[in-house]
Amino acid sequence: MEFHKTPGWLDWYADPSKPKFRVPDGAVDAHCHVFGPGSQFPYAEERKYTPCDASRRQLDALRDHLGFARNVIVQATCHGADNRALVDALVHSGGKARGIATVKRGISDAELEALHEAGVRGVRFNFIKRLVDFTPKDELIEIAGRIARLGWHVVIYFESVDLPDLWDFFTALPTTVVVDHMGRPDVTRPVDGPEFELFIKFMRDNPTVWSKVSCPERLSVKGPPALNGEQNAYRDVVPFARRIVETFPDRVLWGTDWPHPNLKDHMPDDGLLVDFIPQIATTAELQRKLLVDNPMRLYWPDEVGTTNAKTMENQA
Ligand code: 0GY
Repeated sequence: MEFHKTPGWLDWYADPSKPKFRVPDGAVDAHCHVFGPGSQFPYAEERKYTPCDASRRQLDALRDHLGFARNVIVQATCHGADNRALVDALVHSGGKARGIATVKRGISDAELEALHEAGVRGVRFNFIKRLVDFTPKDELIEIAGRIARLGWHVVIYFESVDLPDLWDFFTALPTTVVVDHMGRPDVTRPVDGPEFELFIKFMRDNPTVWSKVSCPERLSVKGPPALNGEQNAYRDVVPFARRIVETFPDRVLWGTDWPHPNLKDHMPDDGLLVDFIPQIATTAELQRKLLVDNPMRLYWPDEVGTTNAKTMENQA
């Protein structure tokens, strides 16, 4: 089947710069996607956009180029609940990738177990109206109850204005809950204003809630240096991400969001995105937690002892 990307969609950055910031050994890119290729893994009929292909091999190449050891591949809405491209990427990763799937109520226990075997460790519930059709909450609660038994967690994606309405649903989930892109704050508002304070309260009151401090390119209104001559890329997003990292250092993750779905004005250089990290995690300890310790605890818990032992050996 042949697919044509949605008009206006930018291709991902083909030749990203080498980051100046060297990520710590064992770093994990905890939010990225694979798209198709559509000829092999067709895009879902119910999709709201058609992306450009972004294969697992291209993702592997980016991971190595940026200096990451592992990644977490998140099922994107353009593939609906058909997780075949994701599973293909996971099983060919040599254990270097974990996955977040999208599943529907009808999924069997055997299918869930097969996803687990492939490396899936969570499901994504998406509340962004431009991306998905509505799924009834009772279906999501039922899914959450089933995946909790596998030790998985729930990844949630929503707009900041919807947090008050979704609060009770989120806090009733029986698993760890990971928020995509800091709950999409409006970065033109104050970092200590009521909207972002509500998000901070959400994390403070609920110790099972984690946040990805990702997607400055999506949240920024100032943009990267190439567009406006600013020295610090995406600097309007920095206070928001930094506040979360410093307040909840053990519950934050970072990801590239490659290949950056739905960007029409500006496509980030992934090398520059990595250079954003030391602005939001300003010490070696915060960087290690964000990029290594936290994602390892969540996605490779069986290896945490081994990793620490190796690190200590290297330091001895
Ligand atoms: C992201 C963000 C977006 C898209 C998706 O699954 C998706 O289609 O996640 C978006 O358009 O904001 O996390 O990749």
